[in-house]
Amino acid sequence: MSEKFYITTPIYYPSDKLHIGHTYCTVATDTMARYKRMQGCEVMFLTGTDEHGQKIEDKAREAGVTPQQFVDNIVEGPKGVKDLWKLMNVSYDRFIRTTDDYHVAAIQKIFRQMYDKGDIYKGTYKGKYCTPCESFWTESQLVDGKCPDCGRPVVDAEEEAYFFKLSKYSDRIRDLLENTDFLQPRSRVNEMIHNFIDPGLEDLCVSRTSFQWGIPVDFDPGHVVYVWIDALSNYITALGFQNGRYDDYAKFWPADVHFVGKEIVRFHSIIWPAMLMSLDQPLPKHVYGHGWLLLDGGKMSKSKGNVVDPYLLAQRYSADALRFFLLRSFPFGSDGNFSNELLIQTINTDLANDLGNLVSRTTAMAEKYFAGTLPAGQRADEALDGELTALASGLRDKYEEAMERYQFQDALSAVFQVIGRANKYIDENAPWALAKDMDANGPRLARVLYNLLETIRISAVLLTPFIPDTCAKIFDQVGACEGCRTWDSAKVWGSLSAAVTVKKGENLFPRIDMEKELAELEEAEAAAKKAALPAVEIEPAVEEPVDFDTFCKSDFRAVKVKACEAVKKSEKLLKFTLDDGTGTDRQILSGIHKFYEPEDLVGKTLVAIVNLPPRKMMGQVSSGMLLSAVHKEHGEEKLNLIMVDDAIPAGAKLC
Ligand code: ME8
Repeated sequence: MSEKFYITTPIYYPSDKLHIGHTYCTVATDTMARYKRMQGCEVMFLTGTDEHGQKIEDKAREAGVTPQQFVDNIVEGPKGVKDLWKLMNVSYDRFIRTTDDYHVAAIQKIFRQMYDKGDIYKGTYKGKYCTPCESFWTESQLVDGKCPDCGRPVVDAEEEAYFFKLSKYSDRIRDLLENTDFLQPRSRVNEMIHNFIDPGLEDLCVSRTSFQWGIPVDFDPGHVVYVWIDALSNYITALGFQNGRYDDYAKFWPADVHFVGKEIVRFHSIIWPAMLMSLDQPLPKHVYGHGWLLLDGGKMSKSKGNVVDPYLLAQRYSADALRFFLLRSFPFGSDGNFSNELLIQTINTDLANDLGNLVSRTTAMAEKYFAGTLPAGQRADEALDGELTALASGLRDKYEEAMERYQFQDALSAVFQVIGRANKYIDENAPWALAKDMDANGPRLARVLYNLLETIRISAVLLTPFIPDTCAKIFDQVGACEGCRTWDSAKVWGSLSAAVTVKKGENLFPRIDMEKELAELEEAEAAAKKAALPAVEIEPAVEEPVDFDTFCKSDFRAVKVKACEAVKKSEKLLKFTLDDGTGTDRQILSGIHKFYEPEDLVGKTLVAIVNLPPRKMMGQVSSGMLLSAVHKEHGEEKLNLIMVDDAIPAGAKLC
């Protein structure tokens, strides 16, 4: 029977469209899943969305839709979570949504099981709550009085609530963290021990009553289950734990690894194992806390507005280029600074120059010198070939060692060291010089090209989990049969038949002109940002009532524009001379030059409020205010003066 491998990403909050930071973890998980499949493992790759909580409830209200409609749109809608994973070639086996019925029912059973065991009890919650993070904090955990995760203000919260006896599991968790390799990289262990275990684990508030968008506690309606209890359990409900929708819990649990971002390591390495201990279930084998993608030194996050759109980049450069960049440029355990320059430079250096050139030069030479098919009679030269063949033959072991540690960057470095060596091998052997005397040197030239093709083939097998589409093209170009594309064959030098036929294709990665591209990219990003803003944005209604008598004191009149001109030295102001029906001209100044040319307004019938106290603007008196309608279109302010039927006489009262 084949080995099982169960790997997960965090389940994403569909509170906004996903950004490239989210893509990072999913691409890493996908690469690991593909690698394990290639090795012959039976893989379960789970991802999904974490759809409950106050933040979603608030956002849905703002958008004027139900929470379910709101999350449906971000998960299933155009350019939603599922679309993004499709675009990025993410080969998940299962997708869980925490609003799925089977998950909801299972969470209720899980909550009850922990309650029946005596690990969940009722009490009063007094403490601090960070709404954006949906996290409770004790006073001592705050940093400068703010949320230790995101640095935003917290609010006082007090309510009747259920608590989970986290403190009961403190010693077992300490042992797990200190004495096993459960949590990786090791540096994260010290953080957890120092920040959470040493100060003493407090019981965790696991229900809320102040909002509704969550899974109700079935034996105490009015309480909804704390989102992290709901979310963490996805890793087992998605396999069928406490539900009949799936039945592979026994087969795949415990997970081999949960990949998670560093700010949620606390939940995965303390709360999650304690929950499983309470449920008497085995613990996952590993939790790996990866670093953040930073932009200008800060965490990329939607609430800070400094996000990079993976759609734009994948469509511009291909999913493979983006996947490669993410795992090649940053060590998985550490933070990394994202920049467009680094992205383009990585594509140019590794993919266009080193890999792309090697493939196109080698296949072009095989076509030019041998019409595409190498002759079987070839002459090896140990002194010239030995280093390259040894490096390529030993590559799989090096790569595997790095992949088993989740060190994607090291695995890629090993492959690119061999690719670099192969490019040097071309220069050392100068095929173009050998080709000058084919009678004498033909067999040697054939061997040089064969060695290059073999090196490319082995590299492509190992690059497949990272850049699957590109590698499929490379295999076709170098004439690799099915059996030459496998994990086993990556260890066997000489898998390609000697009389191999190549088929040069188009350039895998055309070189990008950095300066031109940066400028175009900036423009495209600005346009995409604008397009992503709501088409029409209208100011929310003022909820505070105004009493009728106060309202009636406002005197609105129809006024006719007799003259209109720009105010000197002001970019914004227009000066109106108006007939208000009194027989004396009224002067009003209005900051609307951005929206109207003065001459276009002469003769129009507008609406003014005329009993405002006069005020001075740029040295001129303004007696009243013209009414206009305002809104935003794609983030841009729009203004329309209220114009009424010209049949209405100047001075007519509006009521
Ligand atoms: O945390 N760089 O959801 P989420 C790298 N629903 N990774 C980043 C990142 C960045 N700039 N920004 C976000 C949640 N991430 C919970 C998970 S699991 C039971 C529940 C990562 O959508 C982040 O670190 O806020 C996290 O691992 C993942 O994206 C999902 O974040």
